[in-house]
Amino acid sequence: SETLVDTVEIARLSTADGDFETRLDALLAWEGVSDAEIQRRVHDILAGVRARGDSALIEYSNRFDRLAVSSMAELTLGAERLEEAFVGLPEEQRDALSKAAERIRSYHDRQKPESWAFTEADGTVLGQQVTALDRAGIYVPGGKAAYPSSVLMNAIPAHVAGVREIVMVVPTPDGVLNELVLAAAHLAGVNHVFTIGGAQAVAALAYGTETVPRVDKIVGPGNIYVATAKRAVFGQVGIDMIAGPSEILVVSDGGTDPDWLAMDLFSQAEHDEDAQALLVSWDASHLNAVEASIERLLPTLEREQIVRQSLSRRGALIHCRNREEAIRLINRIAPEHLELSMADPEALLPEVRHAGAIFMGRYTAEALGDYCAGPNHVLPTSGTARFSSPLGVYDFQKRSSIINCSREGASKLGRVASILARKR
Ligand code: HSO
Ligand code: ZN
Repeated sequence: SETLVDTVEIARLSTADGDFETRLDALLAWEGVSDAEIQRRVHDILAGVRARGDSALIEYSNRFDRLAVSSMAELTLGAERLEEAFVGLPEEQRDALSKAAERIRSYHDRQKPESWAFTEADGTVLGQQVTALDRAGIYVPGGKAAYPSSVLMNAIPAHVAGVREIVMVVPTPDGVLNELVLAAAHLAGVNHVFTIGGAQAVAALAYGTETVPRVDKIVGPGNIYVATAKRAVFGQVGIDMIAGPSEILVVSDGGTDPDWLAMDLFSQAEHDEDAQALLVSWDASHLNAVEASIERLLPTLEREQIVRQSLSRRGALIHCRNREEAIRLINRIAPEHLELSMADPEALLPEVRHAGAIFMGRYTAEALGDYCAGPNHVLPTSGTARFSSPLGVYDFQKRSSIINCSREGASKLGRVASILARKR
């Protein structure tokens, strides 16, 4: 339906321009809210699943995913089916997926927070006990947005955290199953999979049905219906975040091959038309060189159309005066992905206060982190790195505070408490 474009109008901005701030604001603006009509439809679906359970799930799945099932058994995959998918993969894919899973697991193993306690002079013990959620629900988008790596990134931290039961939902539009997604679920320790999606899947996880167990937290990305449903059930269950389109901010000192930078911008732009790819440099001729690389390499891309549209809509090459200005821009934008493509990224690192993931130096392409480096690729988008962090083990755990008073401690604290209780 979209008309094909063979141009790219990537914006050029300079911090020296009088209208720089206004243009930057416009570039970064992103409204993730859904309209009243979508909200109404989502609420109907949530109410339907809440009232009618499995039968509503079957009905919605048939309607929205064009299926013809009559029982939940047809929408359920057990652990054996997941293992079968893994074993059935070509060796090369099986090895790559295993390698990625191993690296992601070992990174997240180090993230495990410890319970702690300390003893006061009178023998009173105070502490904090860390426990995992009983059940986590992982939403995996279907169709073209199905990323096996996202299954690993969402499920492995839950598994490492000690979650007892990991339930995954993934829609199968027209009945199409993605074997790599199932294989990833096997590697990541998912216990069962339901082939349902959309707001109905979120409802099933939040309220539970005869077949789908109710979970304590729902994580994972989805379309506008899924995001709207997650927002609506929040409170009843925990959720991870409402993610906006993926973004990258590359800061270059001018010494990196312009073709590499063009490719790194493409790697984010190719996600979808609303994705954002920004390049900042204090070297103006370098920005020109990257622009030329972009023009030259674009026709070689498989997802050329999406990249052209994303770069034209939301991309920019930004010239700044010096490193200090670049740092100010980084912290102002609070990017999901930040590449410090320069000789001495360590010098800049301590100045970076807001970024989801930081890719250091000329060789650390974001794509390596997206698939297999180890850290999580579920990151805060749209400037929310100001107040939030990558998905991690801590998102599947909670803390209980522990107070254990000694006889002496209780009488001392009792005096303090009684004064506070009476004096209002
Ligand atoms: N860049 C995406 C993750 C991803 N890319 C998965 C490819 N596959 C959000 O961080
Ligand atoms: Zn990516």
